[in-house]
Amino acid sequence: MSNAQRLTRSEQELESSSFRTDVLRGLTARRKSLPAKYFYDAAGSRLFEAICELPEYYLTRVETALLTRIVPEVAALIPQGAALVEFGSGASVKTRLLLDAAPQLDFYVPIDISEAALGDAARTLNAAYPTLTVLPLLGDFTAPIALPKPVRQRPVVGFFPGSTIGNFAPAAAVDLLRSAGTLLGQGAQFLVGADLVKSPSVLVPAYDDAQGVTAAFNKNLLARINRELGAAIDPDRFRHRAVWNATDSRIEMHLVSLQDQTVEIAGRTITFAAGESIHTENSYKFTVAGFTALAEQAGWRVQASWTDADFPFGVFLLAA
Ligand code: AVJ
Repeated sequence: MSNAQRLTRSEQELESSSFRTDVLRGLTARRKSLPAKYFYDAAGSRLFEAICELPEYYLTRVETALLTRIVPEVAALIPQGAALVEFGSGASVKTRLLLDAAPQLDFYVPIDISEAALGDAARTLNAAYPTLTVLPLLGDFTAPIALPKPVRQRPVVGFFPGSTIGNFAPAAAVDLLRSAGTLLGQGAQFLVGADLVKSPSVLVPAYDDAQGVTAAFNKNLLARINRELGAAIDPDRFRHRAVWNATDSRIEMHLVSLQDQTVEIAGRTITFAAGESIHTENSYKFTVAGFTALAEQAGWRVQASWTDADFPFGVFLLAA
């Protein structure tokens, strides 16, 4: 990734030490949990791309179909010479729908924590869109970051697809939408995809697929702890669990210990009782009214919104 903004050495050290700190904090709490953002190392980002192809994981297909239908309308609302800034860009697949429909975009700033995913995407897009300037930003979009200089004078459109906003509890989602507004700047627009509430008979299999790809994605967190913190956790001693929590309107993913066991992580001994779980992810599901209220609490107004009727999913164009 030659032209990407890189983390400095000390930022990298800070990042790996915060992984250790977050893992130890999460696993020594009374109710064990791990932050979902740590799913996305190189292996996890690849597993997530495989999840997007699963028959049960409707989100990617439905949002892609919806975006395909609406991009002409969205493009008509994007000013000349604008910069597109994507939060958690991954392989930048949906981005291409926007780039194709809105050739008036001069800049694309993908933000992602996976260096491999970001580098691949930047190379692919540079080759496919010769007049577009791609300025990748390696980092955590939940941490304070700044836009690259060349785009600061441009009209800015944020792009946050995939219902990644659903990984944040309501108060954190409001904080994130507000800090995204600060990053994007005065007069920005923000295109956000949010998965909507639907039957648990559709939701649960989407997070617990027959082929076990989501289970592998979840267990990769344990493998990552082994790789990066020199631990020796046996992922086979845990099982993947996905459950619909109707009270909080969210899918939860857990790793459930199959037996009493102890593991050593970074010099600490962590004990698990049989049946005890590590809560690894929340995926909130919204209503149009609920998402609108979150956006408004964060200082945005809904300029336009579109939904898919069969597998309810919403795309919201927010304006400052
Ligand atoms: C990328 C956060 C939107 O919550 O649906 C997929 C991640 N987790 N399968 C989601 C995920 C399990 C995904 N997001």
